[in-house]
Amino acid sequence: MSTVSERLAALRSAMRAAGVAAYLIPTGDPHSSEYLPAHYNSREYFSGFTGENSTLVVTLTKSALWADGRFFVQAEKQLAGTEIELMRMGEPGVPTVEQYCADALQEGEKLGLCGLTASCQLVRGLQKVLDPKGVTVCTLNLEDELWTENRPPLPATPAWLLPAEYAGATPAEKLARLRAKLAELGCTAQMVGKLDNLAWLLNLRAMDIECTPYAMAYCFVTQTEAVLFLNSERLAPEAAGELAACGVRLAGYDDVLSFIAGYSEPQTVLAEPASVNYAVFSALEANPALTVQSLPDPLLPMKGVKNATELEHARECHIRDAVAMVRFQKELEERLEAGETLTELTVDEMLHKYRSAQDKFLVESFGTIAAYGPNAAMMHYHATEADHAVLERRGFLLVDCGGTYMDGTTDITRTYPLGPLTEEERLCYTWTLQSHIDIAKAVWLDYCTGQMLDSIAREPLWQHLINYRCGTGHSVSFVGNVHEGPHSLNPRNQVVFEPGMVITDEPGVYEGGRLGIRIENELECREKTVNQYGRFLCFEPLTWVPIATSPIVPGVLTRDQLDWLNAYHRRVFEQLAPRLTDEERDWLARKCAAIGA
Ligand SMILES: [Mn+2]
Repeated sequence: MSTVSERLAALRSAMRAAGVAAYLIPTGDPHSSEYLPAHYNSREYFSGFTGENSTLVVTLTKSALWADGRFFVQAEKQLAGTEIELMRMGEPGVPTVEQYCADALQEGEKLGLCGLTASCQLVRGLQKVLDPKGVTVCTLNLEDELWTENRPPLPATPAWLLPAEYAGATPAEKLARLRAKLAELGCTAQMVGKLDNLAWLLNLRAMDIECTPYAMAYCFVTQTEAVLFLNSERLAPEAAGELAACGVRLAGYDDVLSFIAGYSEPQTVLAEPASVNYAVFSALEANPALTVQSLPDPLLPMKGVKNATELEHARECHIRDAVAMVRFQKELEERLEAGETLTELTVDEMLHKYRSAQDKFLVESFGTIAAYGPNAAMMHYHATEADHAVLERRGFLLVDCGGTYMDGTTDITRTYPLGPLTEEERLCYTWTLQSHIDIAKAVWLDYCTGQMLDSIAREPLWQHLINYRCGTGHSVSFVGNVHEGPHSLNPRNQVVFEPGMVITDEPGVYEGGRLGIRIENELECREKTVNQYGRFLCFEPLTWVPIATSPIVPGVLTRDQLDWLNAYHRRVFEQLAPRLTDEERDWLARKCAAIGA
């Protein structure tokens, strides 16, 4: 196995040979996926950083990696001992990727990148800063040239269609909705770049990305047909037949660029620069028959509001997932009580045992985060064989996990007390719970955006001059990726909340080297009432799993917060009890016991 410094040295000699002074490696596949097929983890290969949402820039003399707030601690650890400078995104004085490239490059020099794994938006952002300096962006593919050692192959898992009884609509119905929307937007066609949007449109599923049930594919939709670029041997004949009946024609995945180049019918094509890769976007623009409209993908908001069938399935799916969570917690407590040595890795094994035993289970919805003590300060920590903690009978264990089933996708975090807690742990837990409850019980008029609602969640922590460097919550796909848009709870989101949207509620406290606390439920947005003041909306939990009450500091929760918590636990018990054994039910009753002030 080569080292990071050997890989960077090889990259620099290839850069010299290609005549580029800098090379940029985004976290990217050809579809702007958040989690990548392992084949595309080239940023990880060249940097050693295994986190998400990051960019590596290598010049002939230096290199830098941008990490977001969730990954500062992890990136510090993983970059230690390499030449790569850590850029903490969003911190004062830290340059953006664009600024850094502009500063590092001189007039007449070139920046190289791969046109398939960079989105059009990323390249445009670079060009905006580099063009005035006389620096050009050129497409190369040094990743493919240099990363041959132990590289995972291109994914090609079996592709299948999610039945309409789960999805709530057929591909034909969804195509009709999309075509009507395109007409409204003045377009006659769309190039669909993102896998989750495409999966929703055609009910297409596969397992090309770990924990993400999608197929690597593009789709070109016109008013009369849809061309699905997917290696067709992956698709079962019945699924191919069903798609053909919906007017979907198959073409090879690798034929997308030649198809665009040879297309002769005039079309006004919607393409989203953020999710269509630079190579495909440039091919669309280069074809004189096509007029490209850079617009947000209309599929995202359609997919973000769940239909009644999806919601009904999601509610049931969350109850089965909760049964698995309860069985896990009971076993965890019993084994610790018996004096067994358990590690963060045992937690993952136990969860998998109980989740995979549930009806309709497909796969974990992401790699389980089981983080003991200070490890939990790293928001997306993953224990490994080489590096993990043994659970002690004190402090907190944070567990963030979820499953994808035929009838839904779940995402839940609980912070379990394993024994005596410090005063700081108890207070931070209590304030986090207040934040969690305040957003869960919020009631608002239907003009509120994700940004406005986000402040409601942060207020209890802000009171103590504490904040979390991430959003409060994200949307979750139906039988799909665990993080989706367009709405989210964060300080920037401008999407207005509406009934049918699903969102996570996951505030937390993260103190580097000391502790990490997070409490997460999924919520669905519902209409509460319409009266003379307008339409009021609220949330209703989808997740029904007990929240530990023993760490709560007395006298801190308000009456409303206590009422919410006690009512939540009553509902948890009512819904789970019929699915549990007598012994499990007694255990759950203790966990769901009402607490006083
Ligand atoms: Mn989450």
